[in-house]
Amino acid sequence: MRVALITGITGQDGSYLCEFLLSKGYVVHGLVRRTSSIERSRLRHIYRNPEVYGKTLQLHYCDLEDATTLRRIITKISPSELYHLAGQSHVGLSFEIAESTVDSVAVGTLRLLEIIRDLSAPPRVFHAASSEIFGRPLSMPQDEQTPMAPVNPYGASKAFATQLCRIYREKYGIHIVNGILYNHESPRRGENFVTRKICRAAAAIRLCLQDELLLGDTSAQRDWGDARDYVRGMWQALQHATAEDFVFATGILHSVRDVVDRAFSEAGVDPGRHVHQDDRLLRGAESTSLVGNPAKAERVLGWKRETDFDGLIRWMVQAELADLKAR
Ligand code: NDP
Ligand code: GDR
Repeated sequence: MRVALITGITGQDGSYLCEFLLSKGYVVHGLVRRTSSIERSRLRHIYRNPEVYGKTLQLHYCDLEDATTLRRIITKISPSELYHLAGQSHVGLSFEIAESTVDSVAVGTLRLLEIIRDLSAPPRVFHAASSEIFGRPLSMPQDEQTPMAPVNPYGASKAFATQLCRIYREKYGIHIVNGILYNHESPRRGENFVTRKICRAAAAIRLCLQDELLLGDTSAQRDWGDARDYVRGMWQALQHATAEDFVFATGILHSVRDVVDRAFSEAGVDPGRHVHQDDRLLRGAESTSLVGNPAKAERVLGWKRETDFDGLIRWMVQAELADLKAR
């Protein structure tokens, strides 16, 4: 029986990865934070299933800041694979909550690696690294060799964690993989990330539940893919015989304006009347030219994405329309 531990299981990627690993026959353990509300909307459908929850899926309370609990859980579970996805993941917010971002993303990864280092049979580890480690790169597209040059506290924290994973891999021989992930989206994306915000607004405006959508820089460009393709890549990366870093990306740039046009067209709404710029949403230091080259993952792992940009936005808008109509 293969046993996996997921940090960040309540997040977008954690929930899809949990489903994916359960479908592969894994026993899945996940770390969850204590909050004032018990609502874990992205996992609700899984843990309401009595055949799964408490059997092949088990949740444990633990913050990344709590090293003693983290050590106890990892030692008790003794996972064969550990997917490290937890951490404050909003780039813009990382300027406002810099210390807690660094603590969860950078120091949290250090705590985890220090615990793993002491284990007699350490698990294979997947670390969710980010394109934000490249900041404003000099070359396009970026690959596994591109130098890091982060431009925000989140990117700097991920750069630290990514390099630390490389160091622990080399120094202690732990099987650690950095997946350098470019933006990936879904209907489970947090509501304050731009694709979800736009798709939800397009659907709400269509249903006359909202009138205006305020955005920051609509000329900003990103390399956007489907979250389900990326969690499959995480698993594929850990099955590979040697521990290496892999870029997961589409290799194609789109602007925020492209997302608006596609989403509003899907919803059947004219964006011109409803979308406005709000300068408070501009990021002083914007990452640029972040487009990845996934050739290594495609060649070595056989990774292949299944959804293109239009299909992604269509899926997200249709999910928002269905959700809002059901309320
Ligand atoms: P989400 O923001 O949806 O999920 C983050 C998860 O981390 C949640 O489960 C959250 O718990 C948990 N978490 C946050 N802080 C802590 C903490 N201090 N202790 C314990 N758990 C914590 O992110 P995604 O699923 O989108 O991303 C997964 C990972 O991949 C993240 O590390 C992200 O930075 C990285 N990444 C994501 C990309 C993307 O496009 N989605 C691209 C590149 C990298 P809670 O639910 O309680 O808040
Ligand atoms: P990003 O994603 O910062 O790339 O980080 P986000 O969706 O927040 O922003 C993408 C681009 O859109 C621009 N933008 C806006 N962004 C938000 N959130 N809200 C707005 O109103 C808005 N208007 C324009 C941004 O400036 C940016 O250029 C995501 C996260 O998942 C990280 O955890 C991950 O590491 C990176 O992707 C790769």
